[in-house]
Amino acid sequence: MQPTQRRLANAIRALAMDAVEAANSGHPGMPMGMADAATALFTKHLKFDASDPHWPDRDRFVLSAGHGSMLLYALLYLTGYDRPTIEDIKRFRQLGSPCAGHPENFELPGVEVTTGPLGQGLAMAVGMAVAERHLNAIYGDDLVDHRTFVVAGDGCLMEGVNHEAIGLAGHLKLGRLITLWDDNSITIDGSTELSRNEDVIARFKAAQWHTVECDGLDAGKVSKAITEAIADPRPSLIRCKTIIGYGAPHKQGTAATHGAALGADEVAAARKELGWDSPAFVIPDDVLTAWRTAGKRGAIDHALWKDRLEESDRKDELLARLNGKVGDAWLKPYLDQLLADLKPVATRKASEMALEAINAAIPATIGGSADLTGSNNTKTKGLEPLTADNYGGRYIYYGIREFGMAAAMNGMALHGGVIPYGGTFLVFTDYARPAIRLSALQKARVIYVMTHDSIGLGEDGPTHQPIEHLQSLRAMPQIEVLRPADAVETAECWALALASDEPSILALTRQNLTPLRTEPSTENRCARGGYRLKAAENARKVILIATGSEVEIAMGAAERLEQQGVGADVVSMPCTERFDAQPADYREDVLPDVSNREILRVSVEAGTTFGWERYTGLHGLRIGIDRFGVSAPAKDAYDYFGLTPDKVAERITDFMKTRGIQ
Ligand SMILES: Cc1ncc(C[n+]2csc(CCOP(=O)(O)OP(=O)(O)O)c2C)c(N)n1
Ligand SMILES: [Mg+2]
Repeated sequence: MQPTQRRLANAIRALAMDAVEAANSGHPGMPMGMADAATALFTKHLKFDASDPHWPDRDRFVLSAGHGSMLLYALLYLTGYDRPTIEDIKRFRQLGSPCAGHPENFELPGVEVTTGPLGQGLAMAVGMAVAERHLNAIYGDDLVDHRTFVVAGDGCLMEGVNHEAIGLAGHLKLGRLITLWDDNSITIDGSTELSRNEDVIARFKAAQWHTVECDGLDAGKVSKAITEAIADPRPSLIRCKTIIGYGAPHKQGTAATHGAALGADEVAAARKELGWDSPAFVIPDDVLTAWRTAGKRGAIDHALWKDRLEESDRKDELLARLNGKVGDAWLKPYLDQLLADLKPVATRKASEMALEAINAAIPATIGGSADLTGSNNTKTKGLEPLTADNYGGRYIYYGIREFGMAAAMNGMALHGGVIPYGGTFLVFTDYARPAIRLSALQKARVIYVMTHDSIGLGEDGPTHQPIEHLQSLRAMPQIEVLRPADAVETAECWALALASDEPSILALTRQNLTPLRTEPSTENRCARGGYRLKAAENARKVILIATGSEVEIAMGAAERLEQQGVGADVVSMPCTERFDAQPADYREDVLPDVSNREILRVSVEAGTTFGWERYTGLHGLRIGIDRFGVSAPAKDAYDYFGLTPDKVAERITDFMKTRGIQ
């Protein structure tokens, strides 16, 4: 006899209880409450093939309520993915186990995205659904035809980002996005009545979503709701009414099951309650067999898809796109053309100029902006808007949703087949920051086009002028901050961002900059992160290290120093992360490790000086802005903060005098 859906679900419950018990850490409540709904989804609806987690046309599953990671690990194990093994699950949350505390996309191939920061899973799923529709528009139903399913908790639907995400999804009519809401009326602090009385369903309806409600503890009813959601052309919210920790007789329905081991007695009582008599981590044969069969459900679809791919004349093209590697054949012709006609240009404009070449050469790019298209210069001539009526478009009007945009871009990048880039002002990376962090953690190739990168934006004043942003973003691992100094560097930085397997942040100016790199170069000089742009003519006494718009100022200051007989190098440092990764002899050549009395190292950046002692040394000179900015025209603001060639040169000579440096 086939085990019932409930019995299959109880396998999830048992594994969740047992793993959390063994670790004495974790979240049993959510997997136990959503076990029936997940069973319905994975045994009846989700298109996947456990033998190939990378099958491009699989449905995507996103556990937005990432604390319930054991739900996902149990599903992957039960349906027969290579990993996790039962041994991995026994080592849940232990060092080296792929069953990390929260699902990590880099630990297990079956984990599509890293989740845990609530709300972001749902917001990334929106991006996955966009990527799917976009690729479908290009390659057709035969090759791209899948859905994105999400499990979201009360927390995901309270976080602000869910508002941005569902607004975008409703607007783009992402009918292949289906969210199951674990409506258990419990969060960590207790009842949701403590903190919420909004009508969640009405909110989703207002955002143009289809909604349906069901008993989340009845797999048959959940399955019916999923069928209805699939049939509806709008994105769907399925409200699954559940009981957190379902099956634990004394604790279910309470926050006590949310994030702690149930305890041996309660686990034993739950086994009794659920009629589950196998020992910890043991799944009865009938149950495992049924689950493994479910894990192979998609094999036929998978095989048919492969046949269609073989027959398609676009096979190579699609596979190349999914592979994600892009060339930089656009770069040299573009630079040749640029060098033939150099003029002052803002790096945001230079970015647009580079993008004209990039977007023409690389069809995988999808641009966008959080309502600052004309300021970020992100839309090139050839790009049509990606809309509900034209998913084939390559430009997304994200609206004023920086966080939602960044999270969607993560989802797009992780879906594969597209390379998202999106813009806002650098100062508003603060609004997008939690998603930027997940770009980095997940190594999602998202390119952030962050313009208005200093006081050089001028009149908008302190609220809009980034100060601590560059350094705080540089402090983040696995993401490169690229701050080019002119049009040539901007193109080089774009090439680096596109070739990277990590996310990048391009910090670009509003104001025009003088061309500094005026000679052709056989190598991408920005690839080193920092390089000597100008060598001292007199005996070298000073090394100026500057980024972006301040390189020009450093060049002017160096010129003045040379006039006084003081030799000064200028190092352009578009990417400190890359410079730090260079071999020691290269770094030593650019920034020799000698006393600041011999050669004074000076940093010049129109932002916080915090951290620049990494390159100047403690006894070097750091020129920057250690307060909030000012509302004034850019030129006046630069002058006010002493960031002019004259003032920088003067500060250096004064500094040398007071320190007795000859
Ligand atoms: C952005 C963010 N804030 C806070 C947390 C900590 N946290 C983890 S789960 C949780 C409660 C979530 O409630 P719900 O989604 O209803 O989950 P349930 O208790 O029903 O499992 C909180 C506050 C987090 N993971 N992410
Ligand atoms: Mg809850």
